[in-house]
Amino acid sequence: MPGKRTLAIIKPDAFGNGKAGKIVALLETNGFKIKAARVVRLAQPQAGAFYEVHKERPFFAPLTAFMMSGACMPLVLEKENAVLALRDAIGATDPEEARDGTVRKLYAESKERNAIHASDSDENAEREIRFFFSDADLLAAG
Ligand code: FUP
Repeated sequence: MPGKRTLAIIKPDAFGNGKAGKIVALLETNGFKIKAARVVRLAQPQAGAFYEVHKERPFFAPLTAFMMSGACMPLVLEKENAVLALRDAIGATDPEEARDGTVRKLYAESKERNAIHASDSDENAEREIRFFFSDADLLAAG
């Protein structure tokens, strides 16, 4: 059975440009409930660990540098079939390929600076939620 929660990160491009509120509003309009949220500035160990799956890719160094370049906002979001629903709401990695009305179509600057991260499986969602949030954080919103 698909899980009910997933992780999003409003990335430094969008957070730094004052788009966090608009993105949260769009996610809520899409039926997601916010279960936890923080504002963090990643350092190299965290950025590298978070994107470890991409460590052999040519874009790994610029990706981690970008994710450390300013504050970002991890969010735990709840909805039925959360992982797929959020992937649908954010759109394709490259905003030029993203469907109209998606977060990336509306707010991403480029494929590299693409406004938002979303977990790509239930297993990764749980790992990524634990990366940023404790049991106590997750209990707060019920
Ligand atoms: P997505 O799941 O849509 O975020 O995309 P990927 O997991 O394939 O990539 C993770 C992040 O790496 C993207 F959000 C942006 C960055 N990336 C690049 O900078 N260049 C690429 O060619 C592919 C991904």
